[in-house]
Amino acid sequence: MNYDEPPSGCHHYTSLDEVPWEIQKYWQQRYNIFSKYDEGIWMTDDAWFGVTPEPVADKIANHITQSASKDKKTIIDCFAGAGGNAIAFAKSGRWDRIFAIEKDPYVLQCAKHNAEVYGVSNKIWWIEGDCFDIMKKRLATVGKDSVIFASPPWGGPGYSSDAIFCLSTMQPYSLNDLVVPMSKVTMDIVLYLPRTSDVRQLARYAPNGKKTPIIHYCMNGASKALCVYYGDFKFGIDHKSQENEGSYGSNRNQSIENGVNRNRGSFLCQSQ
Ligand code: MGP
Repeated sequence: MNYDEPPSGCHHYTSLDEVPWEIQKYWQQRYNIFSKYDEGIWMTDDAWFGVTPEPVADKIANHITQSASKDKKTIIDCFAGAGGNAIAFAKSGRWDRIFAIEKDPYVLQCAKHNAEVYGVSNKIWWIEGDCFDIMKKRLATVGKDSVIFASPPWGGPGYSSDAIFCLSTMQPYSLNDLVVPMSKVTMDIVLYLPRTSDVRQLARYAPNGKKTPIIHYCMNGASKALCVYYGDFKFGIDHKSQENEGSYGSNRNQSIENGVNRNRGSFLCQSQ
């Protein structure tokens, strides 16, 4: 394999006319997706809509850093894709070990390369394979000390056609398919899901009597996606200081408790 050229199915497009029609709308967002795009970022065509934009990935990494127990030293990125989240975890400097799992070898090659562009590839353990197999066989022993982060496929960009996104029929993995095996590894699980996700379905997996934070990650005043934080995450979000941060990728908080959606009414989106 030639490591100087993108592997099969991966590209570094340099102008709009090279970009396939279906994903052209994402071309304008390339520097939000990877600020170092021009330094030679590689992506598959699917990565253009699946990757977490860099400011959002950084904010999520920051939130996990703040809220996870200090005993947790390992983070497992189950669907590494083009590497956006793993790179953000590595940049945070919070973790002793970062495992990034990706089953497509070419996509994994993109992720490693992109992490090299950001100078953090050697801080990440790259694992090729199915995350459910890997969690069961290779990561079982590190499980209890770890946090799992997962940004799974949502069945393509058509996810937004339904007003409320059904997590039970999400393809190829439903919410149940994700949470049940992951909770055998660790109870601390962060899932990156559609902004329209059915909050009642999310609430079914909230541990009894515990509030489970849901945070919307916004850019230009609109939610890009949400994260649900199952497990032991302690948020003392200081709304005032967030408003003063002047960064985007900020959030709108909800918490859910035993099926009840309690929107705290705080909406902290900021524009670029
Ligand atoms: P989007 O709604 O397709 O794009 O994705 P955009 O530009 O916000 O659309 P618009 O309607 O607001 O103009 C929004 C975000 O969701 C993307 O930036 C990705 O981070 C995330 N995302 C989208 N899809 C289809 C997936 C997916 O299948 N899996 C994951 N993990 N994230 C996705």
